[in-house]
Amino acid sequence: MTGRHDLVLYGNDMWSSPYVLSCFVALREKQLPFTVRTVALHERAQRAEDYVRTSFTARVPALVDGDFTLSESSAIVEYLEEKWPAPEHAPLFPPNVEARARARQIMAWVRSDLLPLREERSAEYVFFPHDGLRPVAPLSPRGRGALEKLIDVAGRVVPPDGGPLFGAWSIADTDLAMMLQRLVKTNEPLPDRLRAFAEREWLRPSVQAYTNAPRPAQHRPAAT
Ligand SMILES: N[C@@H](CCC(=O)N[C@@H](CS)C(=O)NCC(=O)O)C(=O)O
Repeated sequence: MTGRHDLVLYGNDMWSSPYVLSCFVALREKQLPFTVRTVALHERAQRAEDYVRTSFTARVPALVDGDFTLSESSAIVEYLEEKWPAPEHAPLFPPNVEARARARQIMAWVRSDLLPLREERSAEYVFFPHDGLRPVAPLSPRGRGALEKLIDVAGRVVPPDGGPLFGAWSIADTDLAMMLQRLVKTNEPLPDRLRAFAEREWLRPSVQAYTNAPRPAQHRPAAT
């Protein structure tokens, strides 16, 4: 479908990255053939020269499309949308210009804010059984503040029925649901509508394909 070659998506070998998830789901939604290659972050494999040449940034995800390579998940998602646009391929963003801008706002926001929540409710709790992880500790005051902010912001964009943010699915749904899943999977109380939104999005086949991918039984954190 891509013509000369299949696409390659580099992800972490623990399959626990919200950013790789976003690109993986985008590729699946567009029904593009692609291969996932994993990078062992706990062995610092992201610093290997070959991988730095591919990614520039020594981080996952990175996409390889023939001679072109790209990292940063939001750039990858935008690239896929522009190179394989609707209607031939499923859209990743809403058709309406304001809704599209709002989707990008949400995507930029979940990547740049709520750091205490991302640290205290790390993505491993979403993708791994909890018995192999450090026990879930009560949120710090900063973590609690981030949780309240997430609930407030999500409450402004998630519709009353907990359905998609913009009438039909977009990649911003996956990104926001990923953030909310940090709370779902650690049993934090959540408004019903936000829980329904996060749970429904998690059942989407493209998301399930990532969450059910074979991953190591035991999580190993990235070496920094
Ligand atoms: N803003 C980046 C974030 C990517 C990121 O944080 N990747 C992490 C894994 S979740 C990583 O590669 N960590 C290893 C490192 O930075 O050395 C994106 O959206 O792609």
